[in-house]
Amino acid sequence: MKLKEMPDEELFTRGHTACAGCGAAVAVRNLMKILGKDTVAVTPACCLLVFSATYPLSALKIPYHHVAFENTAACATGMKRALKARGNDHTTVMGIAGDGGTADIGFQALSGAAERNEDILYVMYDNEAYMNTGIQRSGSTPFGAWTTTTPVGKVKAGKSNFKKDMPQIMMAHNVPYVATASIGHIQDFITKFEKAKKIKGFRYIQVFTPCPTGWRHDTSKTIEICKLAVDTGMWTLYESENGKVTINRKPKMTPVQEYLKLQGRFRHMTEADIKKLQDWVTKKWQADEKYAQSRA
Ligand SMILES: Cc1ncc(C[n+]2csc(CCOP(=O)(O)OP(=O)(O)O)c2C)c(N)n1
Ligand code: SF4
Repeated sequence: MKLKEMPDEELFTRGHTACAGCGAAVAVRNLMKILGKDTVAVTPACCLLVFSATYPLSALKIPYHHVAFENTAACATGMKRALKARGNDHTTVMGIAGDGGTADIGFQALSGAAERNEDILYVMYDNEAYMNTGIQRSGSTPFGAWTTTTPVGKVKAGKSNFKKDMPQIMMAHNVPYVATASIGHIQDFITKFEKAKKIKGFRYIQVFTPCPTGWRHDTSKTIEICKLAVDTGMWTLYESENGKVTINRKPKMTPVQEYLKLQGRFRHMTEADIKKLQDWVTKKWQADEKYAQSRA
């Protein structure tokens, strides 16, 4: 499907309460147009749940289930199996959660569902912290970022660990489909969700979704930041289809500082910190490229 062929009907409607410029809201609006009405969503506590569906109101025109923080993938599994037992093999069951609910707290259920190759689509919208409860660091928060639990002071200055490589971890489960996507590269985003909708078995898509509130950036800069993430190599766009890995866009290797300077969460970083992050990004991209070549 081309961008101009996207349906006009909104399944994620006006009336939601996401902040202006919220990347997660843009992702959900678009992915719902691709997945369509024959979809059930399973979501734990997170910004998405709060801004789209707080009982008795919902901005989502599909069945939507609020589950515990730890068990999104397990509940989606049960939902899909129950539908199949009733003779319905067509409905897409989508688990969708933030990075806290995916890379950290929901990881055990996620890994189990992937290892069993459950027939579900799991989407992690990656805003790189626990935003709904006030910007706490997660395993997916990048090196150097300020959060309320990685404060900036005399002893420490932002997160001292590097971002957890969730796409690699999911690829190691040998599932039918793993992809990264970004709302800044919408055609690539559409193609990946279309593919994931059709595939049987476990599918995982991790979407880059800036959060102006937590990242401390201007609400008009969300898409620019997405593009810079890909251009600098901070976010690799790639996919694994039955183990065959394809890089969808090569980074221009724009200096990482261009990405950092738009965001207040990195404002305190020293030259030495930026160099450390740049070295990490360069090595990560080389590793991703080598990995793709070995799985071509
Ligand atoms: C077991 C459990 N621990 C903590 C919470 C409190 N809580 C609700 S939402 C949330 C943050 C979610 O972060 P993330 O999954 O990254 O999604 P985001 O808010 O960033 O969209 C937390 C810690 C909870 N609901 N359940
Ligand atoms: S805090 Fe961030 S993720 Fe949450 S609604 Fe606002 S912009 Fe979106």
